[in-house]
Amino acid sequence: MNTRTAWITGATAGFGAATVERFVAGGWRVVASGRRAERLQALVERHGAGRVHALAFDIRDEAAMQQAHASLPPDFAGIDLLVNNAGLALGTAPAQQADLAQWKQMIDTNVTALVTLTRLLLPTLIERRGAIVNISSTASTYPYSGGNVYGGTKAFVSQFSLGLRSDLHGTGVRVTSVEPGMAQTEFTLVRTGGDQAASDKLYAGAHPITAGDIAETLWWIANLPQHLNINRIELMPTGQSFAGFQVHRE
Ligand code: NDP
Ligand code: 8X3
Repeated sequence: MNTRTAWITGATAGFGAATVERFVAGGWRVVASGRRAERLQALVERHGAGRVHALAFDIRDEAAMQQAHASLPPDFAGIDLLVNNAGLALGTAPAQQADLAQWKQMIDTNVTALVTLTRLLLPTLIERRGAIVNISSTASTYPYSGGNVYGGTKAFVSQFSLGLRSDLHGTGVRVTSVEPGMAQTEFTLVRTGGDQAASDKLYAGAHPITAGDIAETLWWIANLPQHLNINRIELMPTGQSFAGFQVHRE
């Protein structure tokens, strides 16, 4: 059997870490990237260097990305699946009070780095009739106060995914936008600058999506027959739904 290879970004926590486990358990090789080298090293030690290859770099650093890509050993260089998962939200302040540096970090990570890595891997993915799964969010469709630039970056991810589908027409490369709602990971810890109590409070009693739920969804998408493409998929916890428009009255 031909062992397939996935490059999973943001593999040090949350969705990415769970997805590494799922794909390794399913017999794939995994290129795992993220900034926290010690967490990546732990993956290699747990699964073996023949199964997981760690690439520790900041995804916003294009030169580091190119170097990491060029350093892939032959067994890991043929990428069949790119999971563009690395990303973050920073802050919940309304736009008029937001920190511009946080906005730029979200755009650099969620948008610029994602398109840069995609562009780098497209020749290989086309050659191998591979697949791209981009992690977007319900925030791409449903705005909420304080979601401003984060929602904007995810709207980009969803639309870019559809655009890729169009451009890759006839190549056999599949593209999916995965759009989860509230999920319990390190996401809120990061968003709040390390406020564990705020993170715990958000998820308490809500039965949020788990990282394992998303890993299982990605596994399903990646292992569908080659003729079938999931364009976009939106998931929410059963306990999360929609609220109405807000009205300001004088
Ligand atoms: P986590 O914070 O648990 O994981 C985020 C991952 O992204 C980490 O592995 C982190 O690695 C990586 N990352 C962030 N910035 C960089 C960077 N500059 N360079 C390299 N890697 C980076 O959050 P989630 O697992 O929840 O988030 C994964 C994706 O899912 C994100 O795109 C997020 O927007 C999206 N999402 C999350 C939802 C949620 O409610 N949790 C819902 C919908 C979408 P490291 O810090 O080691 O670099
Ligand atoms: C994460 C979901 O609702 O916090 O993308 O924006 S939300």
